Amino acid sequence: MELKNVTLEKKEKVAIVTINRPKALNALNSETLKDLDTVIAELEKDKDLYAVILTGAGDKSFVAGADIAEMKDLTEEQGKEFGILGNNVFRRLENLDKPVIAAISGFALGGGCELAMACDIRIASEKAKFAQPEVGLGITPGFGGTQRLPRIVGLGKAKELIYTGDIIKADEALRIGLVNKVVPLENLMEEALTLANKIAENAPIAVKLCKDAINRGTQVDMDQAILVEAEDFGKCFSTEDQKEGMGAFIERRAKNFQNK
Ligand code: DAK
Repeated sequence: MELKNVTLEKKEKVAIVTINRPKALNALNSETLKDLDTVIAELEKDKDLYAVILTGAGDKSFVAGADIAEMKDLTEEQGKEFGILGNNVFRRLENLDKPVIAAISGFALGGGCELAMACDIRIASEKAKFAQPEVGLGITPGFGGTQRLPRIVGLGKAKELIYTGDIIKADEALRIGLVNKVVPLENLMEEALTLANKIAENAPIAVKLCKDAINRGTQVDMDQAILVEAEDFGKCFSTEDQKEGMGAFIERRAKNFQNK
């Protein structure tokens, strides 16, 4: 697996994926998006990984957006290609069969905020800053910002943030529900790892099916959503881990999930 701008580290059951272009504040160019796609393909295959942390190299930035220098002179056709590439990668991440925690040290702007929103859970440092500043560049958010931000923070706040391009700090992001937790910068990775390991102690297939039920169920009406949940609930009963989890409870012993 040859990567230029993304690194993948495995710590027992947890993968740490780092966008590594600190000189450009980890801005997403097409090379980086392709690397990210390659890493996600690897994560999809690895059955020994139960949770993923996505972060940016350096303390200053998670991801400062799509690469403006690369985008500046794109033709309509190239713009479309870039958009499709990014959207496919973000969607693949969102649908990855493992929970993904974004660990956000600093700037999460434009495509960076959108990347964080394609993750399941967001932990931010006290220094993190968030914005969808695209309108100031003459474009709309293009990696799902107009769709995921209102789903996370509600219509009114999303419209305010997107129409103004205002940068908000971590405490405000926490207040509006854009991030789950704010921690001191020096504790960021430790907190993300603690959370990832805690999730990884649970039955991985059940966690995967919870993600599927939440992601699919929230896209349809409640009558269909309940069926999505029932389908995923049913699937648990074909797993050894369901027998193990319930067996361990009845027998009052420690459980030992095998991801089977
Ligand atoms: N792209 C490319 N390079 C960037 C960058 C970016 N988004 N952000 C920062 N850099 C680079 C800077 O150019 C600079 O490079 P050098 O000049 O040193 O070579 C280096 O990172 C350090 O940045 P600064 O010198 O500016 O650092 P400061 O601390 O002074 O400022 C800043 C930090 C984050 C406030 C500032 O860099 C900044 O405003 N950056 C741009 C933030 C931004 O507007 N981000 C949103 C980008 S728009 C699409 C789908 C999605 C998108 C577009 C299309 N389609 C569907 C087609 C997404 C769009 C976006 O994300």
